[in-house]
Amino acid sequence: MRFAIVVSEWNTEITEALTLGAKETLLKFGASESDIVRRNVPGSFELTLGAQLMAERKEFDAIICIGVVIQGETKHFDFICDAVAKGITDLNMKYNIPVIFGVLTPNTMQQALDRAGGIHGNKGDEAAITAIKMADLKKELKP
Ligand code: DLZ
Repeated sequence: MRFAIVVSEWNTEITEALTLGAKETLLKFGASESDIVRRNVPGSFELTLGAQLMAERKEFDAIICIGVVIQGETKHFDFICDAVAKGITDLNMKYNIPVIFGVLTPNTMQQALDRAGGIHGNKGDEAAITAIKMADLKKELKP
């Protein structure tokens, strides 16, 4: 199977840890380096278009979107989270391939660290496992 990973450049300390977790999990379950294509986008808001550009290539079994949006004092958090969640949902339907929501939405940086290899594990691993499971399901149910 081939996987694309689209990574937001905001909060790179976290997004790099999540991406590493996702990549290591894909490799552990049998993907090779050449089966994984990674591209960056400036922020989580841009994950949707980044994933759409990947989907249009029609060469991936699943696309993993990685981002971290930290709650701030303004409504920016809500706008970005709503937009990316809706955007990714729509891509799943439009292209009929798994596009995985690997976006953390914590209140604090500590909560993000806890989920990027800290006490709550690495959500990048979970995103990769979800990608594999959904790509498998799609193959199994293929008409
Ligand atoms: C502008 C912005 C802010 C305030 N916070 C975040 C964040 O916590 N995480 C993230 O991934 N991106 C953030 N951005 C950038 C937006 O996602 C987007 O790149 C810009 O609004 C430009 O479209």
